[in-house]
Amino acid sequence: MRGKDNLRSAAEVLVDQLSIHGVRHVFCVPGESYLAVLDAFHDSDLAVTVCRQEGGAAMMAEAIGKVTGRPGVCFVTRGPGATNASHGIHIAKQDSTPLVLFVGQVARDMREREAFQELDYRAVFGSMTKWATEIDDPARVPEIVSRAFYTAANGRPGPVVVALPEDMLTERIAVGDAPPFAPIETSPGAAELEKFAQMLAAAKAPIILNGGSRWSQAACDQLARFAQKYSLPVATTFRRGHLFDQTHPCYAGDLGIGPNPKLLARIKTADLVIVLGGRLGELPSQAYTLFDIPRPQTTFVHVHPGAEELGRVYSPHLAINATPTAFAAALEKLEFARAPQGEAAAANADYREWTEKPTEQPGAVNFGAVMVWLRENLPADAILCNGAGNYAAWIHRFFRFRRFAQHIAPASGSMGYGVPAAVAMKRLYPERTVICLAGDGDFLMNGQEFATAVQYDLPFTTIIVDNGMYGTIRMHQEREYPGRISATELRNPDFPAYARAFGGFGVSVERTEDFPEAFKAAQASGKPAIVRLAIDPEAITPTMTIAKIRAKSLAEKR
Ligand SMILES: Cc1ncc(C[n+]2csc(CCOP(=O)(O)OP(=O)(O)O)c2C)c(N)n1
Ligand SMILES: [Mg+2]
Repeated sequence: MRGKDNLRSAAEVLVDQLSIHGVRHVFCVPGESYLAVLDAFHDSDLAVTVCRQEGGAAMMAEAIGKVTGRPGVCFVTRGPGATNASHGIHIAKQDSTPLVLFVGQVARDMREREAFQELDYRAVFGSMTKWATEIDDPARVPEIVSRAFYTAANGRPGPVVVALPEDMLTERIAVGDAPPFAPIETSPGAAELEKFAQMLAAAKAPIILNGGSRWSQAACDQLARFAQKYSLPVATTFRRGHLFDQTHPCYAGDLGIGPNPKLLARIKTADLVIVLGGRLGELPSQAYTLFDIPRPQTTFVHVHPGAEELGRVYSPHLAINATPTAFAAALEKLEFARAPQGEAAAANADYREWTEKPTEQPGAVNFGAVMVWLRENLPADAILCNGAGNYAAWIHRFFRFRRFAQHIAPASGSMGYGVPAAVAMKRLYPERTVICLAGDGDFLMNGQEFATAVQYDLPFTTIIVDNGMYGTIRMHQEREYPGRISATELRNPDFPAYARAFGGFGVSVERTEDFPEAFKAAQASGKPAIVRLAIDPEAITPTMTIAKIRAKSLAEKR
């Protein structure tokens, strides 16, 4: 409760700073280490979501960071709370997402005795965050929280961890608030833009690869108009399919896991490759095989908001330190002596041919056909969330994202992300359709957050692609050690009954043709729902079966 002494507790100051910085949602698992903050929530306008495990809470906050470009905020307790949350911190790091994680800490006079659940957060999270710190002096709460927000959101965004000693939080102080933080735009310079325009005009086969963070709907629209004007093909990198309207005539496809061979060929023969916003990490670079290191064989332009990322692996012919938002805005103003001309129509034809129809699959439920049904029947602004597993290959291949932040999934390939992300999206956008797609392994990594969905009355539908195994690893196993199944089989619970036990709706689908009815029933239930798909374990990718992979591997080893 706020005192009558005109002073505020450090916890109250902290919560006031969050509101000043524009935070609406916080996600947490409570702990006795930060009771004073929980109490300050009581009087605040923040929407607090109490979760079942800190990994889920941190992922929810990370998902908010992905969509809004402003730091998602999560509170956890010391020791085990913080280490549980590390799952979300790692995603924020690899996905370049702004996240501020506050951690309760032991009282200042107990530090370094290894007091109950004590951790040295600077040491533990030092290499996983952009900044890990601890607030000793309550008078510095406004300063440090402000810096945490600037640090998380600017340049290449990422996670910040702020530890809060318990006794510091209850001290009463007179201190002024910080002004609201604002993400800083980094704009391309005139000379760089001129050089870029020359390179683009001279190219015969340019291609743009969208990735990273610091995008917006406006930036996606600006780039789409620019691409259309000059017939430039635009591909998206792993899990960033929402950065270009996939129904646009310039869309060239998804450069992720198992990409269209024609897209790969196009990139290999391009004479100008423009990486816009992303890092060209292991997945989009096809395990660092697409381009020579350090100097790509193809003329290479890299646009990235973090100066430290430019020249990190690939030495670009032109490096532009700019946010995608500022760069896309600048593109519209570019003038050319000779207009550039790309091969967008051919690239788009390759994409359409690769994704138009679901492939033939063993088993009675064809997940490709389900994805095509969803692509044709979901509202254009539906949000899809998922974690990691082979099932995601069908999402990337057959769905068509149309809007920025319509796909919320970890580029870091982290399992367990879909349910928490869907909870966060439904909290943020109660009016929008939210779908979670999960593997059977994937789902149970954070399936407990289904309880959070029920608690907050968040009617989103989770589609569980149930093949009774950690399919991805089984696939790799069959490639490397054919026929020697080890630790990849799963005996699953009755997923629809799981949903009902939590207070949700559940249904199982055994045949492709039954999916639409089941999905509609799930949506009509008005509850968090699970639609479980019975998938034949042989259907391991859209084009390969386990039997084929095994036979191929055995033949090669003979
Ligand atoms: C947190 C985490 N743990 C382990 C892995 C390694 N891994 C990647 S995919 C996968 C199996 C996914 O299984 P499932 O969700 O059932 O999807 P499937 O591949 O069967 O479609 C595993 C264990 C990971 N990516 N993330
Ligand atoms: Mg599976």
